[in-house]
Amino acid sequence: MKKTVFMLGAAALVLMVIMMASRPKNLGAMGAEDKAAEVKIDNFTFSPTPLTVTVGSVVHWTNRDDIPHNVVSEDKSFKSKVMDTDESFTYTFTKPGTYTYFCSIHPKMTGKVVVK
Ligand SMILES: [Cu+2]
Repeated sequence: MKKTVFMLGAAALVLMVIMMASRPKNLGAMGAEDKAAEVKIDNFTFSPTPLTVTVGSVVHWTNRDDIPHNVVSEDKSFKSKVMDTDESFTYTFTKPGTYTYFCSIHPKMTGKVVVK
């Protein structure tokens, strides 16, 4: 009986330690989430476009189309490799401005990121 109570107490203590240890990590992840944005590529379209983000934001482009695409900025500040389905490209915007980009395989596909 005594042993069971001890085991329960130890388990509760372990749980508390795990919860306390994981809390700051979750907060950090939430903070990073504020500076991240997603552009989906589907049906020969970038969305959302224009995408407005703040300086320091990380933008992920993910190809949800069943056709390969890439992302090339008009001012050559970024260029992805050709992405197959479900592959993604990440770029961090460190300077304010308006960045237009396109898919060099299908140049009619264009998008815009506005960095403030
Ligand atoms: Cu394309």
